[in-house]
Amino acid sequence: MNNRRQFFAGAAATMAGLSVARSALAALPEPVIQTSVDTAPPLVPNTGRPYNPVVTLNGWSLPWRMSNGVKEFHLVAEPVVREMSPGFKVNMWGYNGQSPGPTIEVVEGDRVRIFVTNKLPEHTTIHWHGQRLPNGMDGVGGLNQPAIPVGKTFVYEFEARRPGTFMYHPHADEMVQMAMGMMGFWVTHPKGKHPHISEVDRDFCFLLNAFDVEPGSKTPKVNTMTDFNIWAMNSRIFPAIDTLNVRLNDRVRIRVGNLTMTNHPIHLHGHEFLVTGTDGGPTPPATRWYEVTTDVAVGQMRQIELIADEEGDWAFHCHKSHHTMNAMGHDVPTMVGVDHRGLVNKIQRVVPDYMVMGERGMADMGEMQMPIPDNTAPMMTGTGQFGPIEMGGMFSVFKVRKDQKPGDYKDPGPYKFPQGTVAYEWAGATPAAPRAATPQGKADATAVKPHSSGKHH
Ligand SMILES: [Cu+2]
Repeated sequence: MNNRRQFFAGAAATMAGLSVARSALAALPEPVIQTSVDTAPPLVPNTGRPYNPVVTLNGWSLPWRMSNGVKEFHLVAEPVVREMSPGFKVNMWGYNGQSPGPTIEVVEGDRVRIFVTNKLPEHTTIHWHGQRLPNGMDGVGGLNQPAIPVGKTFVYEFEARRPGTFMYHPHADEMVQMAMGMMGFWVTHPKGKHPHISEVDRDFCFLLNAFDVEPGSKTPKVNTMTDFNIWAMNSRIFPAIDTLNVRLNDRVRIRVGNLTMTNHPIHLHGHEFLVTGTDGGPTPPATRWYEVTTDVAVGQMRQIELIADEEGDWAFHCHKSHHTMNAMGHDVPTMVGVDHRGLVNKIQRVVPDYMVMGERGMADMGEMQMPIPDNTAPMMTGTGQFGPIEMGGMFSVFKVRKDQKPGDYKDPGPYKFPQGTVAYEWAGATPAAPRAATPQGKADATAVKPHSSGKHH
């Protein structure tokens, strides 16, 4: 039987970094396990209806086999070790070797069969978020199906009826299982020209996720409700999140899903975009408006589109400033403006490594190499061509280049700024601010007076 051969023949170019687990599951598609944390090249379909594949940031798409016209995938729910950034490895639960699991790409109208093998230490299910499907395939443990016991394989089967941007995640002990990293992306491509879906040159996707990993530990705390300290895109943190590299004037789609416990206003610099879809499907063009930030609430998907017509290295990040930091203790006192001269010397006699954090703001910490417990995410260590970027967490860079080749997703390196286009230091005299010279009485004259009627409303 030739399915496996066909499958590998076409997918061969994309198989670098993948290893195929030998398995005793004779009749099942062999599970494909991903060992690399790099962004895999797009998985160009070699069977079934054609489509333009997506690129998953620091992730990959799951190969399938065709079986009598049905697309068969095999997901393995299992403990994994995810490298969130170099030197920072976290014990998670995921699928097929990684958290998040692989992106599943199908085409509108496809008949899909997904085998789910449970190698976790407890039962699980998978819910196919946003899909139209028979009720018994919706994956809510107890409500729609018995949970998948440890060591067992269940089969989900349905038609991908609606094109759009979706995700999958457990609906059994979901607080624990999502806190441990179990989630994945799902894209259903349109089967032909669709009035609300444009063809794009680059199509990126990733999930927003959050973890509570105590400094020095290796396993997330699973009962955290609000106090997450690791803010991630696809279980990676800046500067370990790959950049989104595009060619000048490319039409670009970016799909984002949020499986954290809070909302994330996702912000792109230098370009306006349109929100062209939600997990409810593509939005009709007449309902769209331009934004530079779009809020992705808990459990939502958003897909945005733009023409990348400004060259450069453009920041792309969550606009909640705490979400571009990592491994933060939230109980750090505000030290801005506090003068510690004298005090530090005294303390250092007792505690030689003592240092004061943040008396001139916290920018120093981007450069500071403080000793931190083993296996702790650095707080903010991304470095650009002009110095520390002072961000971590949910932050990446949208790189627009004239000479980026079509289909080339490699990082082109730092932007070469044309001469005279970078903010520069003023070399002339700096006059004193006029306000400083204003006599007290004159300043008072401009103060806001109480309402003359004196009445309270
Ligand atoms: Cu955020």
